[in-house]
Amino acid sequence: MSYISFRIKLSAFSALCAISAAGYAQTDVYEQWRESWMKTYEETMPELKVEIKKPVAAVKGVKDDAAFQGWRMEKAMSIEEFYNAPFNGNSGIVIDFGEHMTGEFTFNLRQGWKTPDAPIKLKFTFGEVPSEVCTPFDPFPGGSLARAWLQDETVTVSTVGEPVTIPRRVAFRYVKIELIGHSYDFHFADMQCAATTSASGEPARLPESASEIVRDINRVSLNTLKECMQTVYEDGPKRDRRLWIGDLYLEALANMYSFKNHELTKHCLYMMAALAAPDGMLYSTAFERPKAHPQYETQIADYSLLYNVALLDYTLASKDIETARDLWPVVQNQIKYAQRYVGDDFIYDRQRDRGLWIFFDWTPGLNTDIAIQGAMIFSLKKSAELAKLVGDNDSAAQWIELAAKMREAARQKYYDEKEGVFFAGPEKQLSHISQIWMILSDVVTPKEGAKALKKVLADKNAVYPGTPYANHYLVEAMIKCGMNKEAKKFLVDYWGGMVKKGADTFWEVYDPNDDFRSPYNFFPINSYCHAWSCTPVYFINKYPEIFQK
Ligand code: RAM
Repeated sequence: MSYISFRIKLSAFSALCAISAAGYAQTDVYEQWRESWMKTYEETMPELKVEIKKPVAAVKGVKDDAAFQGWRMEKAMSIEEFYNAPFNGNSGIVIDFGEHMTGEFTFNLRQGWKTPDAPIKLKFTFGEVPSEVCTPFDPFPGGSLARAWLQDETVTVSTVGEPVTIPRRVAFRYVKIELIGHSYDFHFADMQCAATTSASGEPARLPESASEIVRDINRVSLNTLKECMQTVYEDGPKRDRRLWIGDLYLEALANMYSFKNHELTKHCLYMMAALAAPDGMLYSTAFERPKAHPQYETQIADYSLLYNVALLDYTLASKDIETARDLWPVVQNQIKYAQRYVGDDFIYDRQRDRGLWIFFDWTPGLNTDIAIQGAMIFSLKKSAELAKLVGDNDSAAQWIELAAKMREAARQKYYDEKEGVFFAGPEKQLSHISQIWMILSDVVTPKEGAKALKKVLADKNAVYPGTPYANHYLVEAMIKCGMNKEAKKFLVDYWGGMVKKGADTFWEVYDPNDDFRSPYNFFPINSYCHAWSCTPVYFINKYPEIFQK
């Protein structure tokens, strides 16, 4: 189901949630904890570090079929030359800040040889990649996301000589500046970005034995993570600029093997808990301003299950068992909620209860029946591990038992022993995602898993992942099956492919076969610094024997 049709379907539900949140229609299962969870969320608010960054050069976009999305940048002049020349002759020029940054953009103008007698109107277009500042945004082709995400801002400067800050926070490396209206010559006098991140600490350096491409991938991963670490783990500093559970899970993993800022993970876990729906189910995404609130329309079955896994991983990394104890009702409710979808046959069936969004990837037409069965088993097992840590042995035993029954059911219903793969739906869809989640949940042995993966990877007609998010789980599954060489090769080819195409930060969507792929019908609206793409730093540092040799 597409994002948009899903949203329409859920509009009635969201109305009900709004009523529920106000406390009319439903009792709140979290009533006794909500306030203190919100307090912990507020108390763990991280401080942002601010660094002033200056531009490095003036460049121009050059059409080049060999470049990523058909555009590359070529130096036009030094930044000093740019400041010295009257701007009116340079309309359309692009200023390069040399690296990806997230923050407030400020500029100042100075008058030329005559006193300005009118305001100056300028249009700024901020881009994370070259194509974003070279592709016209209008006519906007439409899609599931709003035109307003695109970072173009028109500014009227009334007083030349007074610095102007663009009100919107921007995420960019390049900024194109166009002149819309002026009277006499003027110059740019200064430009800067007050760049922010909450990432602190020095991640470990890779040893000499790591190859150059692995080092580059590690560096770009760290940049991606750092840029997404703001006052929450944002999914992307350009878009959607908010916390999503799926992204939180992967960012927290990457953080564990780099900055180790566990407080930020805790902050985000508390935020989602404090905002969960009164019936127990987590919302999948939340905003911080003007005050913390969820997106009521959005609940994703797989993200809810992953919350428990994220909490377990956080607990193991931080040794903060108190948080796990405090958030325990959330863990229990995610499992309880998912159980509504499990029938007597121990198969997760999305039709059994109200419609939830099942995500896993943006690949169109992906059948997620097998993946959600796997994700639930995976979550049951991880939740049982956490249950033992917090001393809830009854839940641990029940969940282990349920996981075993769901495993058997999955093998019976979906596994084709002869072919050695899992097929989904009446159309017998063969996808990477189905195999991955059957491996991660131990439905197959490593040997069977390796066979399934090799088969699907070799099949040109198989439905393959379109996002680094889904490919993260592919690498994880390969490692679980002992396919270490393949895992390294895949990581180097896929994430290294982005590096070779000039990535400063990893992209939300990357399909080596199609640079223009976009789930939103317009590639410039994709995010080019996306949290869920930063996990090579986790793999490289967690498995040095695979990736650092
Ligand atoms: C997109 C964002 C976000 C993701 C959701 C499901 O809107 O990229 O990161 O978690 O999809």
